[in-house]
Amino acid sequence: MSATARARHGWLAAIAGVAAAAFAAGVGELTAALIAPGSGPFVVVGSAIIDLAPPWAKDAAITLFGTADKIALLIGIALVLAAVAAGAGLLEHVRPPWGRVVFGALGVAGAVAAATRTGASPLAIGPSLVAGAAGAIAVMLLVRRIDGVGASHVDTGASDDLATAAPDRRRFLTWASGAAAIGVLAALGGYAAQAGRRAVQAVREAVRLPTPATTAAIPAGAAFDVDGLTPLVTPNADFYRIDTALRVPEVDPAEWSLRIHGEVADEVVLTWDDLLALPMAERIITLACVSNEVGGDLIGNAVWLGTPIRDLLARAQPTAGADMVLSRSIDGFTAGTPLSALQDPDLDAILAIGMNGEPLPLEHGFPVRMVVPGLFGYVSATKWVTELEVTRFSAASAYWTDRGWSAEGPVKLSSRIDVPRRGSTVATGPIVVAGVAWHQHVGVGRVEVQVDDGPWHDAELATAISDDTWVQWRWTWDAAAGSHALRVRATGRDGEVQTDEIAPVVPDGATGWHTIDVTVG
Ligand SMILES: Nc1nc2c(c(=O)[nH]1)N[C@H]1C(S)=C(S)[C@@H](COP(=O)(O)O)O[C@H]1N2
Ligand SMILES: [Mo]
Repeated sequence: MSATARARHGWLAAIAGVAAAAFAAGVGELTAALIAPGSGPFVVVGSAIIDLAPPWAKDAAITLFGTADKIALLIGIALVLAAVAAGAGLLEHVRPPWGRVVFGALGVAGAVAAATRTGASPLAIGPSLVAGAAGAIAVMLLVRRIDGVGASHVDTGASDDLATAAPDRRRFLTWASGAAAIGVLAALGGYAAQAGRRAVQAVREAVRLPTPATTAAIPAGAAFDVDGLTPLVTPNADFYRIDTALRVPEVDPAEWSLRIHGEVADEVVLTWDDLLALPMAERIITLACVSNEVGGDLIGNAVWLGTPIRDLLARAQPTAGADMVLSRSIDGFTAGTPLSALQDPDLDAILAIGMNGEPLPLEHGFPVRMVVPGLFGYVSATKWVTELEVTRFSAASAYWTDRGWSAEGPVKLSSRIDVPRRGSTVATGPIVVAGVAWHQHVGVGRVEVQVDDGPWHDAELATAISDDTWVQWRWTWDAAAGSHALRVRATGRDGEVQTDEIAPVVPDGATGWHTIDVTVG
């Protein structure tokens, strides 16, 4: 194409850029709705601007736009993006592949904005990266169509003859508006998909938890003040999350109910209001995942607010021969828990509505989940729970047991080194080695640390909150220069010594001693 033709098609290229941006933004918002709610390209870039903006700019924006300041900001971002995108379209037209590069760079910038937000999930970078890639591909394809406008002719003046160029131009515009329309539809779809979540989030914020009849107390001396040691109670934002839900279920408590049925004398249906009227107790319980590797962090400790499951089962009256409760989540996940564990008066299996003083976070099962001390989550801790079916292990199987995991999943005696960090370098002299250990229902009686292949040293144990929670330990090491291995093992109050036999997480949880390498000097 001649330079004049290029110049004349410049405005088409600018349109291609804007259409590609609309397509990209829509795809990004939809991706966010699916994998990382709240991390759409507009929201993360907008939040970054809000965080980075000097105070005078914020004041000016609020003065100018009042409570519409956020909408003004989003419109501003859209206008700037449109201008940049028009430029990128032009660039792609005259200097390919630089237009694509601009879109790619915008995507990376969005990803950086997403990743640096506090509490960002690793998936948060996804929407911006997907949007960048979608924009780059779209601008490339659309600009190629411009280069096709009139190109069916030899490049003489005739090629720009309106009569032949017009249908091509029209076809290009159809493609461009199609791409933009797909973007708008994708964005609308994304917002529609998130609307339910926003609504439930608002309902959750309005929930006032009942005052517990029994409050949980943390005894003096339960927490050591050691830098880098896992906090005794895990904040909700840091609590590990494991589930099969690609989209977090949005359950409105007003529509929630729990049905207890199966091998029972009396079927029970419990609504949210029924549940709130029951006596609630705070229980501090450590929850662990069967997929937690030795030394892993798929374990957390929280103050749960809930009501004993045994009381609800007592109302339903399981019939003789039943030995399992198959709990079912609104999204179809199931867990099979021994009936006896749920009925045990010493065990405190609870139907929980609160976590660390708040209603359950959506990701952790809002409005209602199960928590059973001493059993791995996959056999007990059903989130978004709506059904308890009383049945038998011989008659029913649960989600993970159908996939090769054990039907029974007691949490194994275990211990972990938190400080010093694995692979770190520390100074010689007294070094505090510290971590956590757990042996639910039984309690930890002893924790020992070994350096290289030397003798085992007794660590100091913090005061345990209860047998159902992890306990902190620490030991002061007179570290000599060199490379060393640190190893920990716990002993239960029943005398059971943590095994050094290495077992993988499948089918019923890992075993072995947590060992880390550190460099001293
Ligand atoms: N509905 C539902 N509940 C579930 C799961 C799930 O996939 N779906 N996973 C279980 C597993 S394997 C674990 S370890 C715990 C984790 O709970 P958390 O995400 O609150 O830490 O939830 C359990 N409850
Ligand atoms: Mo798990």
